[in-house]
Amino acid sequence: HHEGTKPYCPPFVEFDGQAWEKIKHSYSFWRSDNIEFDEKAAGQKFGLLKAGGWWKPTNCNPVHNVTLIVPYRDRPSQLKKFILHMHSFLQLQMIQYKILVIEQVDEKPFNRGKLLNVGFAESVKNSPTHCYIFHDVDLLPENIKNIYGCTQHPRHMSATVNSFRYLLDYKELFGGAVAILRDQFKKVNGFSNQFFGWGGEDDDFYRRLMDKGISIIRLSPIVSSYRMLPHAKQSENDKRFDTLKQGKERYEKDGLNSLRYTVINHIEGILYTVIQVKL
Ligand code: BGN
Repeated sequence: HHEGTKPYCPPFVEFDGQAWEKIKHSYSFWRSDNIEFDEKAAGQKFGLLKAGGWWKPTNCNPVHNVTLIVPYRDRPSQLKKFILHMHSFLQLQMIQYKILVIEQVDEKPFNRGKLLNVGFAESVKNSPTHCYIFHDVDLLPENIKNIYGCTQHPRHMSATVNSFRYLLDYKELFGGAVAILRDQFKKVNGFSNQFFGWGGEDDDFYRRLMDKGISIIRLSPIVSSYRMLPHAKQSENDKRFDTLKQGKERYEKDGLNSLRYTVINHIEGILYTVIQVKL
């Protein structure tokens, strides 16, 4: 009832851009490899009251409520940087959010698409939001005007990345960080579960959207800019070209509706929730 009397949180034109520049430049971790922090202290600093990395602004009613789903395996130092960065960033944007890390704990090659499906399925089961953001752990948004909310069309958020010399690689690129409405994700049956190893699952996802007549958008290159944290090259999936080519035959039967996995652990941390899975 009290909520009703609060004003809506201001739109981005009123964001304190200077505050963001200050935070960004205070980072020592852009370069350094190991960062240490006390999770409890960070949780208090960020005002994360509920378990599992939930936050919402208290002085105004948020206009966005999103779940960030982060596919993950064995990159602890990147995860720390990502988590600290995102809490600062999303709180300045006054967005209601939750960070859900989906960790692959089996011996199979990394399967980004399937992990994102798992994150979506688990979130929808427990606490669905209207808007989902699928986000790589090595990408940090640089521009505070890159609002972490959904538009009517799915949005490719990470259009320009420093490691790609801030140029969009190709028009159909739909990897890195994307925002999509829950119902649209369901409509395309999510990602394919078949892409084990690096590459192709995002291209397949883009084609699923096109197949259903759902076009994508991007904001300006300046707004969509990201910094990629350095890492070793992933082992590529040699079968990805074929899997991608045969994709269309599988849209209806390979995805959310054929998803099978085993949850090993569900950890509601202070700064984020981790779900460990075997695919
Ligand atoms: C592409 C990859 C994408 C990746 C981008 C950017 C493939 C499929 C080949 C048919 N696609 O080449 O998965 O996100 O590069 O790195 O490998």
